[in-house]
Amino acid sequence: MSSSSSSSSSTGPPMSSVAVSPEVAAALARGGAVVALESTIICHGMPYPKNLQTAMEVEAVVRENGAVPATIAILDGVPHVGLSSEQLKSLAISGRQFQKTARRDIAHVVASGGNGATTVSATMFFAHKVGIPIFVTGGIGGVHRNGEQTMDISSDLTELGKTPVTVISAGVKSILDIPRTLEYLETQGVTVAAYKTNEFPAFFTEVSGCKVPCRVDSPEECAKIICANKNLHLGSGILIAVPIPKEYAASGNAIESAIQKALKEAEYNPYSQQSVVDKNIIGNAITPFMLDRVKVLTGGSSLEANIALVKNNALLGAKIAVALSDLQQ
Ligand code: PSU
Ligand code: MN
Repeated sequence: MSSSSSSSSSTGPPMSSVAVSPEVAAALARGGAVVALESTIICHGMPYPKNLQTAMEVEAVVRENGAVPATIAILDGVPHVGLSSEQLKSLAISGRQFQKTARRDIAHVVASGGNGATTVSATMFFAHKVGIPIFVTGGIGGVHRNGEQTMDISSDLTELGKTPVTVISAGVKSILDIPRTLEYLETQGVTVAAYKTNEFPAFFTEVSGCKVPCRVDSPEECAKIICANKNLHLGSGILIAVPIPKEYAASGNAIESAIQKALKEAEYNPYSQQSVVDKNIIGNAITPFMLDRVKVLTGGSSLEANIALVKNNALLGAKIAVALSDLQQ
């Protein structure tokens, strides 16, 4: 474990350190399997109480498959790795009161003693800081549609370029520009592998029309790639894209028409800095707005699919973490 980490105590660790839960610290110390989990998905991606139920179920899936879950969030200015059930509950109830925290927001949230829900970029940062190589989420951010005009490219992609953590996700949502997202990941030197398929999945659907450069068919194969990355000190991240389970895959058409409608509502005019329908959806508010509108416009069915795929990703993530731990013993 990194020397900058310390165990949580009643007074709390000094500013700029990270509180690692005793269970996570013990697992890391013995080289056991640990899976990092993000908190933006809990606070900004799903409504209460479904968010709490999902967070607990995801942690349970990780445990059932032999790994220790480490949900990451900033509580009263202190980055936490591994939350107690009380902390998880208060996070889920607080929801949007927790600031969406990407890499750029970390210093401010910590310095002001605030509460932060970490996105993929911030979660990767803290996972790596304490020595967790595996991180499971639903979907990562990417290059937004019209990104060539707005330059709205998620810091998740640059983080993947410079932080050696493996992220297991269901690909990226088609609210984003998937071909450009893959181009950007290539530029950043990120290993992109799809699980048991040659196609990069689009979150709600198994297909995106984009092929991946690398296919993996088992947790052991993933673990070998992670080891090679580590042994060569590549320093970059790995994205394992897992297609949504068939029984939950939504009709691509229904999702696409909801996305088109939501995109119109949020439409960003780079010159006026305002949405054309005056919703003023800009910057980091775009992703949560789009996720919420697509959920409403699909009558909530997208939420059930979302929950199912996160649990499916957690199952694979735990197996990869166990395979990696075995390989390194
Ligand atoms: N995509 C999803 N669900 C999510 C997110 C993305 O399908 O919850 C969240 C993740 O936390 C991700 C963040 O890291 O949104 C990306 O936000 P932005 O596009 O503002 O970088
Ligand atoms: Mn953005």
